[in-house]
Amino acid sequence: MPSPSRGAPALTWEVQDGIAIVVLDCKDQPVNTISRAVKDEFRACFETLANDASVQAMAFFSGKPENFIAGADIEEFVKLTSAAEAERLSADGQDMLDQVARFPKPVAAGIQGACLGGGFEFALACRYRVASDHPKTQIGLPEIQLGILPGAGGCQRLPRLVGARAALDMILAGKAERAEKAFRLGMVDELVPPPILRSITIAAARRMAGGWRPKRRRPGGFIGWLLDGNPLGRMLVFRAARKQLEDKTGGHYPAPFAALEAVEYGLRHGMLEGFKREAQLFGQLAVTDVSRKLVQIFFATNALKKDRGVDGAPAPVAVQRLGIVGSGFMGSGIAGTAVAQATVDVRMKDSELVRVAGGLRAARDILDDRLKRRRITKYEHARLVALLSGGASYAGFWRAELTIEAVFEEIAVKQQVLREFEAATPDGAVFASNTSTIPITSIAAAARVPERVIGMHFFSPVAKMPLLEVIPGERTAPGVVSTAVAFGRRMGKTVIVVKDSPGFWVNRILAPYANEIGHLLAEGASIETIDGMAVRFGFPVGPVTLLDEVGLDVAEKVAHVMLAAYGDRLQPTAGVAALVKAGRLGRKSGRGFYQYSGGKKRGVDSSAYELLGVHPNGGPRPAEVLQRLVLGLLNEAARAVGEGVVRSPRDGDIGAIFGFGFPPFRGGPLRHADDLGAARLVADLERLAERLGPRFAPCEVLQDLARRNAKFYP
Ligand code: 3H9
Repeated sequence: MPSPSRGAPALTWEVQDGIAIVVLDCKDQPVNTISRAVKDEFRACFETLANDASVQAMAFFSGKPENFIAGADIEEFVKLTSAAEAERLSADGQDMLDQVARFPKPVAAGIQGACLGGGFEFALACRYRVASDHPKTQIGLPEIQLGILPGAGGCQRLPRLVGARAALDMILAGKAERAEKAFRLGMVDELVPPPILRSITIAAARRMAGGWRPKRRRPGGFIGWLLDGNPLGRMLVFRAARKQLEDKTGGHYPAPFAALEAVEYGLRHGMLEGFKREAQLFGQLAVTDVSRKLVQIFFATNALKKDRGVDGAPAPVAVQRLGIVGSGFMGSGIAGTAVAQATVDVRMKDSELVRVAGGLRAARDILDDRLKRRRITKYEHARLVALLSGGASYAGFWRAELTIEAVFEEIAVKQQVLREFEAATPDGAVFASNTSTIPITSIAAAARVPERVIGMHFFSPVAKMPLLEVIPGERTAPGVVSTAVAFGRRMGKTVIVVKDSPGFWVNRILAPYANEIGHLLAEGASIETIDGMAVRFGFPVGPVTLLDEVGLDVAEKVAHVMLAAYGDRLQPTAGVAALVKAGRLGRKSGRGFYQYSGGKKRGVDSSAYELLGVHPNGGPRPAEVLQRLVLGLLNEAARAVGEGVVRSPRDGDIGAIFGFGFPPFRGGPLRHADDLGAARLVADLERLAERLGPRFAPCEVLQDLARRNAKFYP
């Protein structure tokens, strides 16, 4: 007979035939987190069950069907004010999990949904782990992404379970793995379908109570033993990992280095010393500015997930069928991503069948890639491929709740497509234009029902780039905005809603950054210096590489739109046109500012200087190069915020981080402007303007902030 459920609000349990079945369910919260209060409940629960003679083993579950435990409560640790306080929090977490690990009766965890950070550290302290292969199950230690390290014993227990190499791979990248991979890596002991998770976990607890001990092979075979199992091999592993980190982080992110140290220290000096070091390092990291910024990004991204994009918007229409007009690189990228992420039926149209076939093939490549990476099963792959279809007419489009056009970037062509679409479909369906420059209101001028026309600006390549700008035109209906936002999110994108103005947000603030290249080259700076300084600042690639990636023809087109709209302030880099004229379009044509072969960037193509008529002979000091690149961008971002191009500084920062990799540890251009201070920015810009011309004149928004000693963020 089960005993009645008892216990405090989040943790409840009942005892069935000697097995305590414990369930964690943080009521009124979307996910389970380990807060101080929950920790107290854990302690009390484990203490009670340790003393309960009727209990022989424990089986632990989450009460939330799609979430196991999302980790320590992030809200709690952002309130920490000193390293010592943060260290205590970590030590306290370790202590609680020590109680779990030393629990006199075996504990089996049944994992379904996100099992992350402190949640996985709890699971690691259990004696046995069963995971369900539910699509929402993901297991890992993402702390690095928040600028901290796994501080509840994860840096000690994971390497002992899966070996140093696999553990470092996971911890240093802040990765979470799907259940199947977690099982292959040895992070969990058993992988089961959801319906039998409970019974299998309870059975494992019962077997362990009967004296059975799970056997684990050291993962990685002989090589694994050679590298993980002895001090010399481990030294090599750590040395290689450190080198890789130096290359990857540019020294901007202290957390991965600290995590590496915590793991290494623990393996060298034993678990107990490892715990101590881990807690010390956690304490130091938790109060760094980098961690604060990364946590702000986490919360900003979460808040955006709930934002419908316009105040008081009606609920979005649930898109089940998507129409795509244009089967080129963008159209096929949108199609493949929509099928892979949102599982919608996609109907693609182009003028000729042969083009449609090419587009469908490219869309399918995205699905093939997911299969190859084992993100989907063969069965899922076959099911998703079957969702892709196409033709040379609008047949089938009348059933699509949303159609996205991705045809040539020319207003007449886009308007023509819009007219054809309206003739072929009912009035209720949404028409979205994937334009990077053309105002939506101008496109919608050709519409019979402009209320249903909207912009959805995807970035290239669609499958990889995380940002989507949604642009309502003057007459776009609020329900159309919420539908586009919701669908973009289903496609896995971070969505910001931006004002219908030239360049929208991302291309607008990139314009002065990209244009400055031409001025710097003309003054004798080298391409390596320009890109190198931007990378040192924390951008993933420099502006010259960025232009090559985007395509110089595309960049040239955008630049002209910006010039026409904003005048001399955004005068484009003359050199780009010269390169385009010579057929050098960047990566896609194998040559741009750099050379490319075999899909790799090979170094600066020095003939680019000749085509531009410039000579790299030193140029401005590297620090000035960086200042000019960054301040131009910040100035334009501030100006655009003043014009209401983004709805809030939060959206602006998230857009810049996800749109072109503005360094996350700086929190985005507007947070960075706040850190520098408006008064200092204005003074620096004035000095640059005096020397280099009015393009650097500080905008009114910055001047106003400086006068009021105010910031973008309160
Ligand atoms: C850690 O564990 C440190 C330890 O090593 C050591 C300590 C000593 N805390 O994303 P969603 C909220 S650090 C507080 O929309 P989804 C989130 O803000 C932690 N709140 O859902 C949102 O709130 P609201 C390591 C959290 O289904 C709501 O839950 N763990 C936490 O798309 C729904 O979230 C991580 O970094 C948290 N830990 O995705 C995991 N987690 O509704 C962080 C979530 O008020 N979390 N919330 O806006 C995630 O990655 C995703 O939330 C998850 C669910 C995949 C779990």
